[in-house]
Amino acid sequence: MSGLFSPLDDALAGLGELTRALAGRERVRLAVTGLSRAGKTVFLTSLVANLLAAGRGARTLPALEAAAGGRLRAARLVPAETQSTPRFDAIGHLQALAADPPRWPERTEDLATLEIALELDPRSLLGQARAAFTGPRQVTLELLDYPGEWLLDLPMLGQGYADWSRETLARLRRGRRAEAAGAFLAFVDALPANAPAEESLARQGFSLYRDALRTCRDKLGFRFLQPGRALNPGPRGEAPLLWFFPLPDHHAGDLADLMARRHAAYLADQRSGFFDPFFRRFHRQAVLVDTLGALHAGEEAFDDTAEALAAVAGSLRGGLGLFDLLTGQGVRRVAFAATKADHVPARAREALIGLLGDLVGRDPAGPLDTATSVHAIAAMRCTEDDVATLEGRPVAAVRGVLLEDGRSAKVYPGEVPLRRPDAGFWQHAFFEMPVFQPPRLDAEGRAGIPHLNLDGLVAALIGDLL
Ligand SMILES: Nc1nc2c(ncn2[C@@H]2O[C@H](COP(=O)(O)OP(=O)(O)OP(=O)(O)O)[C@@H](O)[C@H]2O)c(=O)[nH]1
Ligand SMILES: [Mg+2]
Repeated sequence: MSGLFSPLDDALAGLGELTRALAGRERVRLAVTGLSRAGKTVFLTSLVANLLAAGRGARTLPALEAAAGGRLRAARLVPAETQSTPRFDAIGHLQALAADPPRWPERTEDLATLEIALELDPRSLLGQARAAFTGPRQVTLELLDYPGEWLLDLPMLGQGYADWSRETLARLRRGRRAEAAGAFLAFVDALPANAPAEESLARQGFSLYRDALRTCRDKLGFRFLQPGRALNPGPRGEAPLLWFFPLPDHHAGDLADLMARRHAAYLADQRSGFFDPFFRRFHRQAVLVDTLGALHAGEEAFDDTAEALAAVAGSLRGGLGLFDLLTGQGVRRVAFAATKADHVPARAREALIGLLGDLVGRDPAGPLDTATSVHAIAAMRCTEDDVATLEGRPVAAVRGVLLEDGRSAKVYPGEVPLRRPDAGFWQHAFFEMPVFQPPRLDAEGRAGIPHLNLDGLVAALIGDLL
């Protein structure tokens, strides 16, 4: 990924940050990273609702308030001014969650940004003196929401068409994917190596490839699926640069040339429209992982999630300028979080932290100055802990209202392994993961959103800046 961003741009952006820091007006880019359905939109909605409520004096995020030493005075959404990027509609999402019946957010189909300004009492005597001139210290959090599928385009940026094709086809020929991709694989295997660049051929191949990706995502729970816009085209809809698919190595005709050109054009487009402006630099990063969902989806899907995570993490390294270090924001922190932890009772949440730590620990490289922490969270707590009976014995369970029929149910989810499960686990494993209904909320969000350890995660990420 080095060379993706120009050093001059970095320096200019950094200079702006330094000036703002001296004036007590810091900006912090908090990247919320996660594969599709990881829980990004719910996380951002809950974070905003709980910060706004905390700014009004509600005790919604105690660990963050403790980290801020009680200095948080107010929180407000920064008005959108004239920017052309869509605004993240936190209030709209909150109202949908608070509706009767409550509604979870739809799949995110475009990127959206949001800024929330936190007003704080000064930390030091110098800060107090400065506050007399410039007003209270203000830390602005910049947040971004986007379709999770697009994240897998990031590792594609460092690859040419031939390498991408080889890896993608090898993956598609493995295990349950091979079934899902049967029609597509039969199509490419029957193509002559010098196939002509006919649009009908390109469209047919793309459409079969996309069907395979959809089945892998929706029926099998896989995540390592590329390119992202084949699954989630975004507001610009389908464009010809999307109509490419992987071809075997020995292909050398006009169709292969066309595929390679479209692959390059697609990546240039994603880079200029998404990665450059929005993934440029971040100071703090939350990586959300639906670890329980991956367990529920079974062995192959679980390994696939782990591979996808490793590929994304590998691409995200680097990218801070000197000025970030001068302003103190360069102390990068990464917090990994297993989401939807309200699906399991307390003790299993501890195991979940171990499991996620083991998953991400498999990628030992990373910048030396990165402080890394691992958490289990529920951005929106939908259950209470309870006790169920299994074969005559009491077992820890959770109770919540099921989304499908509005019934209150006690669920014994199954055991969460402490580590990446071995073959034996999958033979006996069952892991229940029903969709729960969000708890009743007031639409004004005065009391925030009930959560599990959202405050611990946010304190670990930005507590030092407050
Ligand atoms: N019980 C529970 N369910 C959650 C929680 N967070 C997310 N979910 C569930 O997970 C689903 C996906 O969450 P989203 O926040 O929409 O996921 P996303 O990462 O934005 O997904 P994309 O927009 O597709 O990339 C929700 O519809 C809920 O069913 C949580 O804290 N608790
Ligand atoms: Mg979303």
